[in-house]
Amino acid sequence: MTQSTFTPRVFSGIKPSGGLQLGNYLGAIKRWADMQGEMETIYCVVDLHAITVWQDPAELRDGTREIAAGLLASGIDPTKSILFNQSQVSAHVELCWLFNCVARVGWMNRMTQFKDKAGSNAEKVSLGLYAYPSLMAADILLYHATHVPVGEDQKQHVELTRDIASKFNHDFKTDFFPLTEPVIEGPATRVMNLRDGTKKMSKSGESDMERVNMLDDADKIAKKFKKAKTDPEPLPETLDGLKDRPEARNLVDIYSALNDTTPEAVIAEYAGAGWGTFKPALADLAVAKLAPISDEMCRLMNDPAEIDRILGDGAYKAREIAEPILQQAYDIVGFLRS
Ligand code: AQP
Repeated sequence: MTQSTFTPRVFSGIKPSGGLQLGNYLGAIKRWADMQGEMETIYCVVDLHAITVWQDPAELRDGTREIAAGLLASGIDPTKSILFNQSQVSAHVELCWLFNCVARVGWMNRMTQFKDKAGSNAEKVSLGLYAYPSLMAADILLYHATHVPVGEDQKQHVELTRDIASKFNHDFKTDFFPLTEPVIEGPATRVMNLRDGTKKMSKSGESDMERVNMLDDADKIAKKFKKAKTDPEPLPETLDGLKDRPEARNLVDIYSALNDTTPEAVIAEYAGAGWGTFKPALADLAVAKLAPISDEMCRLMNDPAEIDRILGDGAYKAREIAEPILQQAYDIVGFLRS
């Protein structure tokens, strides 16, 4: 198979490591929904990745359903996309082992997300957190995915996936795995923490005030934007005026992503406005866009059996694609099966 003959196929995943936050939605999920119909789409709640840090078992199960509900409520349609949770398709772990033997320790040492998450505690974190990018490569390549829509923070991991595919192809003199493209698009590919514009917004960030959760009510959203860190200056006349103003730039980017417009258009509309004008407008917009999603999430979460059914059905379809690819990879590597 040559690189040009891979069928265009999208894969992306999200960890059930806490409730969905606005960065997940604007940086990834919103784009996932838009890509349905453009090509074959496979979306996964990556519970195997979630346990790289401690997860309470009951909370992990509920959290997996909550993330699935969030994806469905955001427009992921199980008749158009395959939607499942990762641990129901064991081939992810099997291909990951092959990739653990292809990837080099030096490559893992360069992963900035590991350094950020492990901090000064690197000796004590799980081996899984260190090997996480190898499992992510397996998630993607198990489906021969050609495109991976992600936020900016995952770019390095998709590049590593390409390195693993290239080394596998080179070592075994084959073109078996595609060189997957990251798809990082839109004004909110890196939504920042509301209290510190140099850090990204995260599900598991320490303070709830630093993020907007998809299930926050209107009062909470308004309060969080009101208390969001900014600077004393009003909004500038041009986008250049936001250089070196990370918190201000973040709020403008969030506004433009929610409103499906560009940061330039937001500046054109709000040039000279103070935060007393812009923050309430941003809060109103966020509530208008997020309330229908959170209402639908709550409705879906009242029927966990239906969510489980959708994920089980998706896992069945995912296995149908994954198993033949895993078996071919085993053949290439030289595993004997009787
Ligand atoms: N702040 C963000 N801005 C834009 N995109 C983001 N994503 C996450 N945060 C932002 C994108 O969301 C997708 C799913 O991410 P994930 O759950 O697999 O892992 P993550 O990137 O580590 O997300 P969190 O919220 O920060 O989780 P925790 O706190 O548990 O580590 C990815 O495409 C990601 O780029």
